[in-house]
Amino acid sequence: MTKTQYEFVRLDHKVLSPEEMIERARSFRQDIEKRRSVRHFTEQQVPMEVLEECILAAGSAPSGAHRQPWTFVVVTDAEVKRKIRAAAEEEEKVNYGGRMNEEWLRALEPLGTTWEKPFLETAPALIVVFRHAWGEEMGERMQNYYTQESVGIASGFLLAALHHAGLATLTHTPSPMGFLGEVLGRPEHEKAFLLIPVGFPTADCEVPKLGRKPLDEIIERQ
Ligand code: IYR
Repeated sequence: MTKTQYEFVRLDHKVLSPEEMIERARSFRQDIEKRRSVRHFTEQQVPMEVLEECILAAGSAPSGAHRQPWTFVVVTDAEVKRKIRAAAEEEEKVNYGGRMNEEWLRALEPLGTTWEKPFLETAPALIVVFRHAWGEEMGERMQNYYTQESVGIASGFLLAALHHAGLATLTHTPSPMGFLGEVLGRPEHEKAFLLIPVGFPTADCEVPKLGRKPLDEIIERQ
């Protein structure tokens, strides 16, 4: 396959003062650390334009050989959400019934999660992130690179963008996720990567009071 050379253009980058950098870094940190995994959503709809902007932010992530190996499927249709919930719960019943081993089940106990996934229907939108295991261009199979890393980074951008826009999210990974490609009619090269319910938390929504590792436990200066 021949690929024309990209045109190179001057980078638009403003160097900030240390003070301004610290202020911006801190303010971003203080905002992003408020993001929590939410499992109780109201019926309030999310404007599609907000989701589109957030998906464009996700799509600006770096990717191996700039293949942009992702598709973000936005599901708002009640019947499709119902199908996804039914299929996810079928898998999760098996998981909680013993496919996850004892140690795994014990690790989840403090979080109180179960096989039941009502949020897959109550959340006004589900964003299903698909990873392109390989590329398909005009019927030709093209190798992709670092797709896990690329789609992981894009998903991080997406979660940050949704939070920044005032939305609550959950990173849900029903396992195995093959049913998502079937329900949503995705082509074979697209593999479900992450399911993100999006919306607004209920007024009485509770989340576990989790601590975060202090800096000295997660940084190593050399
Ligand atoms: N996928 C299951 C189980 C689960 C696994 C982990 I690791 C979590 O942090 C939370 C849940 C579920 O969604 O319930």
